[in-house]
Amino acid sequence: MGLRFQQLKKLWLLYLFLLFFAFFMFALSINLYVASIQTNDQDKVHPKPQPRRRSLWHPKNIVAHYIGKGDIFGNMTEDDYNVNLFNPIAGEGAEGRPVVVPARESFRMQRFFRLNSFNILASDRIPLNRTLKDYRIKECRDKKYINNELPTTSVIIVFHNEAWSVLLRTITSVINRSPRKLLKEIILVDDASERSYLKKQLEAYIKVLTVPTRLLRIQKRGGLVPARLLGAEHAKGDVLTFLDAHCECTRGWLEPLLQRVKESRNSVVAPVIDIISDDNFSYTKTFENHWGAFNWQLSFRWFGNKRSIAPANADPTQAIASPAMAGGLFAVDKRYFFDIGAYDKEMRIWGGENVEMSFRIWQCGGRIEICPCSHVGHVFRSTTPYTFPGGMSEVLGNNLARAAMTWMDDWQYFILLYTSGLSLETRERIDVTERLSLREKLKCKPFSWYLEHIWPEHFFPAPNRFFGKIIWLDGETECAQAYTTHMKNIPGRRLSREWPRIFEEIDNNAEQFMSLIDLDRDKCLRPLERDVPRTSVQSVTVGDCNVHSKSMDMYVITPKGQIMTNDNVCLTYSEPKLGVIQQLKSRNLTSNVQLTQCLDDPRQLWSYDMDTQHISHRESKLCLTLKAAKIPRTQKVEKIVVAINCDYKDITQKWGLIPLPWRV
Ligand SMILES: *[C@@H]1O[C@H](CO)[C@@H](O)[C@H](O)[C@H]1NC(C)=O
Ligand SMILES: *[C@@H]1O[C@H](CO)[C@@H](O)[C@H](O)[C@H]1NC(C)=O
Ligand SMILES: *[C@@H]1O[C@H](CO)[C@@H](O)[C@H](O)[C@H]1NC(C)=O
Ligand SMILES: *[C@@H]1O[C@H](CO)[C@@H](O)[C@H](O)[C@H]1NC(C)=O
Ligand SMILES: [Mn+2]
Repeated sequence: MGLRFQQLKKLWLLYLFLLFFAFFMFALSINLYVASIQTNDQDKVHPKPQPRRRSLWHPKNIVAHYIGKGDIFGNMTEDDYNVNLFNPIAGEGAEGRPVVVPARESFRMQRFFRLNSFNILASDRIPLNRTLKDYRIKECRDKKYINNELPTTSVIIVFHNEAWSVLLRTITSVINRSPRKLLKEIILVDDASERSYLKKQLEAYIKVLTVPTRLLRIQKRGGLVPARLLGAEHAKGDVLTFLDAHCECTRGWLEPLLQRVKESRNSVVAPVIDIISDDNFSYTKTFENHWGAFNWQLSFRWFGNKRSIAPANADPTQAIASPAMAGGLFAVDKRYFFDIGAYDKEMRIWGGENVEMSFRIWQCGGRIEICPCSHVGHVFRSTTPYTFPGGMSEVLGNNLARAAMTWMDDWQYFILLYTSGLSLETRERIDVTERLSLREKLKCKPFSWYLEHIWPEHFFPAPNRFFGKIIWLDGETECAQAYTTHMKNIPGRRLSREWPRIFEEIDNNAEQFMSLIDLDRDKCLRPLERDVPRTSVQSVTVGDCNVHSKSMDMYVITPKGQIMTNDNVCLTYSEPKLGVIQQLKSRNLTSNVQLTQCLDDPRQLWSYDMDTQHISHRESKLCLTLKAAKIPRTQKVEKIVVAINCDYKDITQKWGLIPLPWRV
């Protein structure tokens, strides 16, 4: 009996198992089938948009982006923000190589781009301790530092809703690539993040790190300035080293910074900031000889051209002076940081604080330098993913106005007049009394000194320069006639074609000239295309005087004869392959006048003749006029400004200089 029962039970179990197995296989196949239908459907419902590729001219800018356009990707859900999908794959991104996200993830990759304004899926595949190359030049690699004699540092990292893998890779690279002896601590300052993984999970993570790491939290969003100040107040190291939360430090990054701060206590030293792609997280070295300044709207800008004040054949490991700092990454002596006024506490969220600090450091006796031996990578983004409580342009405008009103003397009016969102009335609602008394206390130098000595190649107006519009006197408008008559009646006009003499004449009659111009009818010199990137070579034309095409229809002329505009762009003569006469005969004139980066170059020197109202290129003696010509970039024929043989009878060669106010 017992035996038969046992056998029956076995059979029964076998039967059950088979039944279950069959069902399981069936379910699985159904599941797969449904899944395949769903992916197909998804492809139909959400046709994969072509990645919008921005092509920029400048090799130093970041090139490619996937920008999810609005609703194609649907709205982000709470889970999207809070999920942490860090899932490293050994060797991914090693040696700074780019990450290729598998095609099946392409939709999610584009959808999640806007969460951080970088490709989080690429970052989530890279281990926290990925290897990077040694990006230093040989002279730097050979340099020896005695760690026992260097000051210690606190590394301060402020973050707001930073992605887990990006933040932790920053921290890991600091720990793995800094001599333990020099790294006193890491201070993380959380500026009111909302992401759930930045709460308990982060606290647990930092407890086990081999370097003391503290996490300070700000409850209400304050921005970079209050967060960094909080970190600085808690720091125990001799030197404060500020980093953004999306960086990777490379081998030997720290020692040269600390060495320089030790040598020169008043130097605020930044590393060379290399580029981590926001698209595929590849690491690209930038040039060592970069320096920073800002444009007419006080936006920070990198420049790569050789500086006249930099000594030739200098030691390539030596720190280079820079008129301004990018602001994200730098080392500063802790006591000096507070002595010199730390930060302007009234600055909100982000922006402008780097410009304020740049003016303050230089004008009050310090230096801003870039150390060519220290390389740190930074994820450059094309848009900010952060919210700006109070409105981005209001916040930024307020911060910039504070910097200008505190440090720029007469030049503050230029900023207020020509930055959108600001005006002279802005002065009435902003109080910088406290910062002005700091300036007094520290006995700081005037802004004119800064321009003259720290940034002599600047493109701002100055008392010995012309600032205004260049109009085309085609002989028909009232302005053209009045201008010509005025110039003809200047005594001794034939005697001098020197710019200072011309500036004086214009300055003396500024009001009269300004009243002549009819902005709606006259034609002003301006770039041919409105939205070409600032760093590209642009053809020039004449057009509507009212349209400020990124301010590039206003010009500064220097006593040497450079015709400059915003963003370090200059009117440049480039010799065509064929002579102008030959070109005219064959009727194939090509553009030979462009707007390009200002350099110390005779191709950018021009003269003005008050008698004929000609603007001529000094070396070739050719005069500016307007002609149909072929544009090199597009190979199209359009009416543009070219330089041809001067002819005083040709009324298309006449130009007028109309000053604009920039001081009050
Ligand atoms: C996304 O959110 C906006 C407002 O926040 C709403 O108007 C829109 O309908 C939402 N779109 C989808 C697809 O849910
Ligand atoms: C990175 O860390 C992992 C463990 O987390 C380790 O196995 C690996 O060897 C490390 N890689 C490098 C290059 O140090
Ligand atoms: C990665 O990005 C960089 C810069 O954005 C680009 O130059 C490079 O071609 C990209 N690499 C790949 C494999 O997509
Ligand atoms: C000028 O253009 C014409 C046609 O557009 C062409 O045939 C000729 O070769 C060109 N001449 C020169 C000198 O480039
Ligand atoms: Mn940054």
